[in-house]
Amino acid sequence: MQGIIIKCISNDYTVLANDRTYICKSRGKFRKLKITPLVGDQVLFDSEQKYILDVLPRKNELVRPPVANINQAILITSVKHPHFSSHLLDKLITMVEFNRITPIICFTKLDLLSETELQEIEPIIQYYKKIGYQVYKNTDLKQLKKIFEHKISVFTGQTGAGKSTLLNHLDTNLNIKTNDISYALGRGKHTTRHTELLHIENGWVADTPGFSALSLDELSPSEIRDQFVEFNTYRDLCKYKDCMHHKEDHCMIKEKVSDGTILKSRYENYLKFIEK
Ligand SMILES: Nc1nc2c(ncn2[C@@H]2O[C@H](COP(=O)(O)OP(=O)(O)O)[C@@H](O)[C@H]2O)c(=O)[nH]1
Ligand SMILES: [Mg+2]
Ligand SMILES: [Zn+2]
Repeated sequence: MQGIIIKCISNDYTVLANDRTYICKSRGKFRKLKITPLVGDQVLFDSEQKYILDVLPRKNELVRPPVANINQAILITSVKHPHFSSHLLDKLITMVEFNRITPIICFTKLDLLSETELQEIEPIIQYYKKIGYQVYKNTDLKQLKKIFEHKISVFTGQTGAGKSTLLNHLDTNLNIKTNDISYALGRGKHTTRHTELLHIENGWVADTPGFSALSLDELSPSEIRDQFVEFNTYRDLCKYKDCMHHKEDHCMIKEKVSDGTILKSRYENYLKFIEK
């Protein structure tokens, strides 16, 4: 039978197939092959003997949370306490894009901003929409509920950004502790190896927030460049085919930054990422 792993505690994997769950063990052969079945994996399993027989090829995988076949990452982006960091947001977008995961940006804590601060942040919010991203505010509950259907999602963002709060609002049965520092530091209830996909609005959400691939070190400068989606719109108009949009002359990206079409902070963050 084929199913999806929705929960993993040590070596017990809960596999869902045809609306039924089976608690299966993984086989020694996976250890030899250095494959660890992950939550989110599509697997072939023996429903009688309760063994996972095979892990089907993955679309992608993350280490934290340990989940495979992730469709989208909800980037929980606080605008105050903790303050808005375009650097962190662009870094997350780059990493998520590189892992072939769709980024969805969700701004939080807009209620804490003054009128002036709101006016400053609004063009930034609009910019990310303009370049093609799905952008929400955490108060857009009705729209947010629609994004989960048939997808595997992870939540990511700084501690205190409002991840748990939003999850609780999306599903009032969850009762996830908010503002819980011991949880945030990885102590407390997540000391044992336990990952679970929560069923939210007909989709699956990893219960452990996070995105471990926080370092851009493993990406080459051109790989970083290619994750900046709006650059790709104009790159054919650069003089050099492999333009890094940095020191080259006749670079359309730099032109679009000076005329305000490309958000300056995006470009500045890009330069920081490739210079490392
Ligand atoms: N004012 C305000 N506070 C929020 C908002 N979202 C979350 N919080 C508060 O921010 C704190 C941290 O939220 P939490 O969900 O625990 O953040 P997490 O670390 O990302 O899971 C809590 O005290 C929440 O009540 C928001 O949109 N506005
Ligand atoms: Mg939390
Ligand atoms: Zn260029």
